[in-house]
Amino acid sequence: SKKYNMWLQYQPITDSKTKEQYQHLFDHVCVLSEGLQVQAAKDEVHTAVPQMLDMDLTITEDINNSKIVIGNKSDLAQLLDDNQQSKLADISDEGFLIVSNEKQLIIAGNSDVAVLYGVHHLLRRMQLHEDITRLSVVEQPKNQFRMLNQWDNFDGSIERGYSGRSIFYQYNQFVEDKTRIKDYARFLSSVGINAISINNVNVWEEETFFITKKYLPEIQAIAGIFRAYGITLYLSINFASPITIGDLHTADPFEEDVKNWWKEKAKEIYDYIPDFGGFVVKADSENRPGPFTYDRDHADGSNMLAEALEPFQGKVIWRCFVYNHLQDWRDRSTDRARAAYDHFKPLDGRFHENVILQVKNGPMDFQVREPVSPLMGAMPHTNQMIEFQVAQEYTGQQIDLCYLIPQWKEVLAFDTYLKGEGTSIEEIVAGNIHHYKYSGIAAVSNIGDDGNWTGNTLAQANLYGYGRLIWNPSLSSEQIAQEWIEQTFGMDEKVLNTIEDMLLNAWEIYENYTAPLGVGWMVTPGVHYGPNIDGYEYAKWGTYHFADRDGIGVDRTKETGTGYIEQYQEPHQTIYNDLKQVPDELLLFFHHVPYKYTLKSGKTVIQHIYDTHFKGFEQVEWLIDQWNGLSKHVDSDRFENVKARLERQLENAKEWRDQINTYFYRKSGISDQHERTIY
Ligand code: BDP
Repeated sequence: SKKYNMWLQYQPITDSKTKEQYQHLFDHVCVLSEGLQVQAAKDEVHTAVPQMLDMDLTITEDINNSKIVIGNKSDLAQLLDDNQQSKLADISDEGFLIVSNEKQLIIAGNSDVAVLYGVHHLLRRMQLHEDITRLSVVEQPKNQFRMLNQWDNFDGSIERGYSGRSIFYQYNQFVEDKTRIKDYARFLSSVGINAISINNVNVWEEETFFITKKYLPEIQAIAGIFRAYGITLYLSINFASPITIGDLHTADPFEEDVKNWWKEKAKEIYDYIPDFGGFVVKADSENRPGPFTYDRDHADGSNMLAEALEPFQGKVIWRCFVYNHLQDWRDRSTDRARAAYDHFKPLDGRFHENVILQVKNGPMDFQVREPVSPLMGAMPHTNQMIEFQVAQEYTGQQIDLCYLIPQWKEVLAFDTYLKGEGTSIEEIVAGNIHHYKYSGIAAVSNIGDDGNWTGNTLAQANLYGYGRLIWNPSLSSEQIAQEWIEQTFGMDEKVLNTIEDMLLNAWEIYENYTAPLGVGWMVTPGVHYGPNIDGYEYAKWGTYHFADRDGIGVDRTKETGTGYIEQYQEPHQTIYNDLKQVPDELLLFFHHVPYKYTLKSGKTVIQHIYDTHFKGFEQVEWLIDQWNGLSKHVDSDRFENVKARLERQLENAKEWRDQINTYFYRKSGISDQHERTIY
């Protein structure tokens, strides 16, 4: 169905000129090469082309009589001239070339999976009704690791999942029918994802046994499905496994028994899955075990696992989401924002070559607005990758609309100045600044077994956009939105313009009615949806907004605050430290100010809070109006899905508006200049 097929709709092409052009080319198609992913490419052509062009398709190996030739470059050598050969030689294994000469259109990949990427590139252009007769495309991904993390639990639930249950597990069993896993792999490969971890970073009881004979045959089968689409499988592991699974009394990384246990374990896993990616590890974080128990640090812990995986080229993806979640709100000397940098920066240079540190994009936890993590790029001798969250945990839980590509683009564009001007996050994660052996981007997935995969159909745009953006970070948010809309909903211009407008404004709208000016965390504890201004404020998890009768915000300055600002390079230290220079949208992340403090926008903080909250609610009404205008342009299934969610979003925005405005009105005693009703 339409909702299920996400952006791979392959709708019949109705425009006759375009259709004729494509039909002419697809009259004779030749696919050379037998590789696994070339097979997947061939299957995709078989699925897509007959649907789009309303024709039977024959794929042969007859190069000479085919108008389209597809294959691994090793099999296409005689078709490519020197110039084309050298273009391919200049790009990575995952790169491909699409060229047209008078006779043929050629898709040549540097590897089997590159062929698959090339085919998806062509199919995308066809879904966008582009002219494909004179193509000259050279493409390679900018990032080496393009990963998704599933937070799926074995019982079938998904941590921070907003789209139904797991497509991998049900009631502590692997799903029997693996169709959805295969389709998921297809979707992911169509946007270039090349790695996946399939279980929650919080590895509880039974999941610990995934790396044992009990479950490895099942994992092996899933790895096989992903392999066919060029996606390497990883598992999250429990650092205490030697105790839980083995019969050791310790998981101390310095104990010979423990080291040997992991070495044996690695061998066993690779017997089943020779191209197993490696481990994702959440250690010493939110009650998960780790090296701290044994007075070892995170280099000690990860290196021990790295040594076990080294003989098999396996990697350890070690998460830096490490902070003390048992703080006392009266103790202002600890600052959660500082934690990742304080823990990891001193360890630079001590990690094995096959360890990659995974750093969340901000110093806290995927809030609607955070500064960029100062840890990212700050360890020149340690592989790093950045972590985004496609799942909308703190950004509306796929009920509220929040198109996240603009947020990620801001993060990637951030110039860290770590090696002077021009040291952007984009170049750091691409491995161009510190010459990491491994680097890239990972993100928490947003899918489940809902019919449309993502709960809110429009949240498909975040999954699509994530893949496209990390393949090519120079794509604009607009371009990604347009591509996604046209492939998903067809070429109707009204649909295009309306949804594009909705998506591009969605992040700002969500920010407007939720926590203001970068302060974050005014969500319902645990659930993380809906307002609860003091919900976390006096809890053990940290202190976040420090609102009192006089003002609000967290002082992270050098002189009077937590000193977090010192984790940045200049000029950021000066900019963030200086009230006159700090950007408005991050003011309360860095400073505690009086309610009547005047922003660069000319408004006071309190008036800004009132105005944005009234506005945010009205903007959701606008979203609803926009969407309603499409009732005759979008199939009713998808139309109703989004409509229902927008209505819930309006309720949510109202709650946020009323609670935030009321709270700050009562705290400050300052009235709204426009005398609107504040409850
Ligand atoms: C937080 C989530 C929590 C995750 C944690 C993590 O609330 O469920 O386990 O991040 O990233 O955002 O480990």
